[in-house]
Amino acid sequence: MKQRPIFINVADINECDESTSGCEHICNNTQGSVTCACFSGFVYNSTSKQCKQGMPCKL
Ligand SMILES: [Ca+2]
Repeated sequence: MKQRPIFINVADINECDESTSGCEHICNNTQGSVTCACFSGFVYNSTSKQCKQGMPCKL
């Protein structure tokens, strides 16, 4: 196992480092989980975990 800096006492997997987050743009590691975000102008789809450009309800 590779070593990584420990910032917190409770073990947490940094999904961002492990590339298991599925985030397309921005990955935010959280305690016990991970959240995704998208760059400005993109809309995040929590189902597909992908970022789409433009408005969410564009037809
Ligand atoms: Ca985590």
